[in-house]
Amino acid sequence: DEEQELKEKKEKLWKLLCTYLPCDVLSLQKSIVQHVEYTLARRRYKRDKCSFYQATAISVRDRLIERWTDTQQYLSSKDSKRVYYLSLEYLLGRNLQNAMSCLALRNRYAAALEELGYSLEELTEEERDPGLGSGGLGRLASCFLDSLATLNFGAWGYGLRYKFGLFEQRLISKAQAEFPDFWLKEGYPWEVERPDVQYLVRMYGEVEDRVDPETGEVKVAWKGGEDVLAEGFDIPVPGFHTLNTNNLRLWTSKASCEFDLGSFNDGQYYAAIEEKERSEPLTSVLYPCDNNAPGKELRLRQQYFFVSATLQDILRRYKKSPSHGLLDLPNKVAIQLNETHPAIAIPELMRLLLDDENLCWQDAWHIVHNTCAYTNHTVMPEALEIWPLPLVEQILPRHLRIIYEINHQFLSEVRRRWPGDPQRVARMSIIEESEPKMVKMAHLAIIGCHKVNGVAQVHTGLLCKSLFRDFYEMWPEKFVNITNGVNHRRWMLQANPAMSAVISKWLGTHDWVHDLGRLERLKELSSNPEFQRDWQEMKRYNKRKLAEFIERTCDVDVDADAMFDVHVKRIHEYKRQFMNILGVAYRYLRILSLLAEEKFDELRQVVPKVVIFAGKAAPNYSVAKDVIKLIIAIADTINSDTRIGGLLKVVFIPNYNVSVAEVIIPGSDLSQHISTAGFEASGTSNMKFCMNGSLLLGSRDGANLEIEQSVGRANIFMFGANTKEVRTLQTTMQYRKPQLDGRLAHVTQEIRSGRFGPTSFDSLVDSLLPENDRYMVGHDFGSYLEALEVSDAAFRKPEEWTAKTIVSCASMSRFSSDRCIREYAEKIWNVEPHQFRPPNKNTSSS
Ligand code: F58
Repeated sequence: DEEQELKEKKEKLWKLLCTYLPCDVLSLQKSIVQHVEYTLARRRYKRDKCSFYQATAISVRDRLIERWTDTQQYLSSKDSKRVYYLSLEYLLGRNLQNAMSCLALRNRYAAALEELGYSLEELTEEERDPGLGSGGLGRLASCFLDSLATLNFGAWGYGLRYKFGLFEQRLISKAQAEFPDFWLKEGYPWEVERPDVQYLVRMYGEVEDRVDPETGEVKVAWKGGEDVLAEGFDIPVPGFHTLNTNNLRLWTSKASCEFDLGSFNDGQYYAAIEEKERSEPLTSVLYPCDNNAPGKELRLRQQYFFVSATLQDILRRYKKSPSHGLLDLPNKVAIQLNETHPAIAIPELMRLLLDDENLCWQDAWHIVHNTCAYTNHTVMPEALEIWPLPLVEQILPRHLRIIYEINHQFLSEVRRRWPGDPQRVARMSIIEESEPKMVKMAHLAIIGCHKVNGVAQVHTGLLCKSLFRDFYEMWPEKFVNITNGVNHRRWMLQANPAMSAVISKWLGTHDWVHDLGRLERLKELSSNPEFQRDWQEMKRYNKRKLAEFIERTCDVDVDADAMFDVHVKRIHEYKRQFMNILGVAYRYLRILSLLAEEKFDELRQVVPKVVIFAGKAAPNYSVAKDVIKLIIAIADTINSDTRIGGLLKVVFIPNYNVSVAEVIIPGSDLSQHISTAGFEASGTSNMKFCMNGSLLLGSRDGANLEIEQSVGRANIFMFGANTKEVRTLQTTMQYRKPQLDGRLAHVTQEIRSGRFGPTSFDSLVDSLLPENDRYMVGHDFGSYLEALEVSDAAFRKPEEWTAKTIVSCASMSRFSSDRCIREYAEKIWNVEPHQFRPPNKNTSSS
């Protein structure tokens, strides 16, 4: 009886302890202040924003952690299939407001902070963006994580915890300068270190064939080499208004000396430690290239380090369940490779299954092939990853052997299907017979995966028709299109609260936050004068905020009534910021000539405009850096020319990142997505701009084409050659040199003559010569100027313009990452959302 009593007491105690944290305003205040004092060990009366931001973040994190552990417990108990998203890049953006909204605690935290003397907005500004990615690919991965959590999928992201994120861009002496981004300086309150989650990752060494004396079987042993230690850091990924909370696990590299200090007991103790500590920290730096493969040894080692730790972790979790046999892995695990960066996962998973799990080749191959899938994000040859074979052999000798075997079996199949076609065999091989030989990661990924997807219709079409044509002929069912999408909760609800309020007010509900299709109902209202008034006021409010931001960051005063024409993305020749700035120069020269000729009627027709650029150039990409210089040179000339009054201003906003995008996008009227057709796989900011009531000026490329279908031709300004025309032009231009557009010739002449400062930008201007013009700036310039004119004419009619922006915004449901994730789940992963119910916990109040 005494025993029974004790047991009951214990149970009672556990029941009492088993609670969710209280979330009333007073409890939130207590938790914040306690974190200031006890977690951060700072004086609670010393008012400082940084401490209060951190304490607030930790208070929110506490509330995420309870859901997070419950979700993981639930998933294990249900044994449901899990999705693993493998990406070397994430651009998470700030987390504070996102996490609060997910928990439905934003208002309460705001009220709690208000009474403590802080506004939520000012504390938000204290958070640094983790810049663990370089562009669209990394941001897409982050949108996917959010949608996966919100739609109740059990999914983990895996990535690297770079010590230095994408460099900070400052403008010094009218050019880009790069500074290291040590984003962890103040600590990152959202992460949880997992010293218990560690794996050894081996590189280098030799392989040796060993014959089993009993069976006569040949086994390959990988010996020697160097070990690096991977340690996990976890970031909870909450879903919006659901308990489901996923995980993002980021690996950091550590010297492995802690593991094998025992072996140094030979008087070499200090020397051995020093040696290990010197070993270059693998995860120090993110390679800042965009659409250009760095091809560096360290990069390959990062990729392998990432993949090996991740797969070891996935297998360990999988094997924890006693009922799991390895052959069942594809039914329980889906692995998505974000580009070929983690494609070394194919031979690594083979190695783990063959060498560590002793499976036969057929079984191992069946598992790998049915578990993995690959997303391609580019068709640009310079971005396709190929590694020198000697380098792969040196770092990963065992993997090279496996790649040879994969290739051997694959090419035998090709020979069977297409006898007497050695060219085809050579084209499809994983190994390119060049000097040195190269390993083609895209081929490895296509062969090793059961699905390959492109990220917009036109892009997937190009994959099937040209880049991967041979593979498409062999396995047409392997190729699918899944057009990209973006998380509308971040890009509308969070980034644009003013617009969200107007939408919810006029729809009378917030349901569009869960289902973007509900916005369709706004179309009927698009010409309603009162709705239009609200919408225009909202836009003006956002433009004023952007104008203040421009004043702060660029020291340029702009008029919020002018048209805000925005071009923000990585600086790249194919994205044609160069064409835009040439168009700006043309506009400026035209205004000057109208003034000189005193054509006042025509001058009155000119739409006052602020042209806004932002974006980073890869530090070693000199053409892109020249484009930034040219933009700044032209901006300086125009902004200081008092003759043109307020008709034209040009700014380059430094250090474009997720948070800066959240200010710029809602404040834009027109946005430019003007890549040479066939080069931009999809683009995702085009979707964000449309969602925020900004009209697109777009080339016939990537997702622009699908956006055009959704919003209607009247609501988007399209121009230029399409992919087919570009291809024909590229071949004919060598023989038939077209004349440079007269307007373009005039602009370039003015640039050379020094009108925009002493630099003559010769190499940029020379790139416009037909024989050099890979990106068709010369060819498209005329139709580009016409599209600009059409957009000016539309802007002169405010009611029509407003209606267009409303219809565009209301047509964007296809471009939510929710739709996109559902397609991945159905077409590739074969997973369903789970029905997660909260465990029976008390929700105590204070
Ligand atoms: C981008 N790729 C595409 N790559 O350019 C863009 O069209 C697409 O919308 C987006 O992916 C999402 O699908 C991209 O951002 C990179 O940044 C790589 C980083 C690593 C080196 C090679 C380029």
